[in-house]
Amino acid sequence: ASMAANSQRQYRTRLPAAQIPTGDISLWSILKNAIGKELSKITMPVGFNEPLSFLQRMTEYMEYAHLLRLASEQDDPIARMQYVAAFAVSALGSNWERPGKPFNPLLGETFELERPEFRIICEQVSHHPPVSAFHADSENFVFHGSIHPKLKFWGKSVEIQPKGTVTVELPKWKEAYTWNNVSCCVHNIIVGKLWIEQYGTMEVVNHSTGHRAILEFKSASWFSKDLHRVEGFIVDKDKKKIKFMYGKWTEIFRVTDPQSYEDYLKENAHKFRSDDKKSKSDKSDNSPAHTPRRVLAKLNSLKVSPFRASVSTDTDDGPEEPPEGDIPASDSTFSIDIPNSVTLWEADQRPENSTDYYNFTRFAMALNEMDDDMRAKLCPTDSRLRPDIRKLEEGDVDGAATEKTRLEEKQRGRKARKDKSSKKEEKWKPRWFALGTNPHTNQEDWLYQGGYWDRNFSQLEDIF
Ligand code: CLR
Repeated sequence: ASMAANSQRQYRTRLPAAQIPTGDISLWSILKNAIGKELSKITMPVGFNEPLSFLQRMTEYMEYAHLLRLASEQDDPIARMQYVAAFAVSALGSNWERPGKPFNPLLGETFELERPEFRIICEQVSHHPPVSAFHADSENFVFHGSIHPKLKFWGKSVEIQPKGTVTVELPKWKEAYTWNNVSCCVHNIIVGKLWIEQYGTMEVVNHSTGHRAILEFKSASWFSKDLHRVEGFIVDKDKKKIKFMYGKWTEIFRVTDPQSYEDYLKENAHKFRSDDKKSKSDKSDNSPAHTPRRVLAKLNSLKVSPFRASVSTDTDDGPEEPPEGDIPASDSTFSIDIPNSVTLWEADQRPENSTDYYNFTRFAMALNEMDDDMRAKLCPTDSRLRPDIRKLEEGDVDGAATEKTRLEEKQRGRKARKDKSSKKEEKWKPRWFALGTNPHTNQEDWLYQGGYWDRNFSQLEDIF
């Protein structure tokens, strides 16, 4: 019944108050004291925050959940992979122009969201290091995982490596897909306009058939037409290329066959030659299909058994800084239209006035929305009940700062009491998740223990 009600609902498309500019406090004056710290140990003036908890921000993964339903509706495993890969890319779309820092979740904080296509429950399962776990389900799929964002400072930028694997299960096909997150980089933390880049190789693995989608998120430092560019192949268990996928994580994701891609490259060879001149790091790459080198390397390093969990082959060079420190301009038409392509995903247009509201997407605008019906049934640890976030969204920056300090002190008090207590049963443990082994990757993972949607919320701690 609640699902039907949901589908007719209109959600808000703006926040109660516009964002208040941070004035001239420099981000660097705060971050220089944060070098080497965990994300959860960094407290910034609320002005640098966006009025969402990291649990809510993580839920933005679900914005295009219909792609997982579409995946489950396909009879062909390659078509299913296309949609799962499109979902993995779409999940990053909302990070475009969003350099605001979400609030650190309190230990035991939860966030739930019910929408026609899915429902999700998130919990902050560890504070130091910060780990957030989530579990989403629907008739067609299960999607779960945990994220531990690790920070690295690289002079003018901060790199965030979201450690952790995510898993999609399609029960109808008895299939599980897993992938890793790519890195995210916030540029210009000392001077200039902040901007966000995502780069690295994402490998989506179908553990039942051995199909993989190996996608390269390119760094803008290669050359500016690569800004936001994502491309790669779906390969089968014998590494045969079956599909070419490409687009921009900010806008669009498409698929075509490898032959159309090769033909396109041949016909446009003149374009690539002139671009190669401009490129500093890709000069020698006129390999047959202009395949990104890191994708080629990945293909070559693939073990024959496709069933093993992927091991990260990260080199630790840090992000390459684009030449002028400015946001590189993007050539938005560059090879976005390869013949015989099908569009799998297009980003929803941001609502009008989004720039006044932390550049939120339509989906993000509604995450902290709470009406009376909801208030009545909500779990007492839900992010929507955090007074500091609520105050910031109402434009009360000072009130938000006061509340944030109060909540953090309350949390420290709770922790001190627990640490003193010798009784085992008084030690804190997550309510909805437990540490276990992900059966598909054999790696440690936080697994949902069930029960949240029964809405028995007795015996929860008062964390706000
Ligand atoms: C990116 C997509 C990943 C999950 C993920 C983890 C950490 C998030 C990151 C995403 C987006 C950027 C992020 C980051 C934590 C802090 C950072 C929200 C969603 C913001 C921009 C704040 C940076 C503040 C520094 C300058 C200290 O799959």
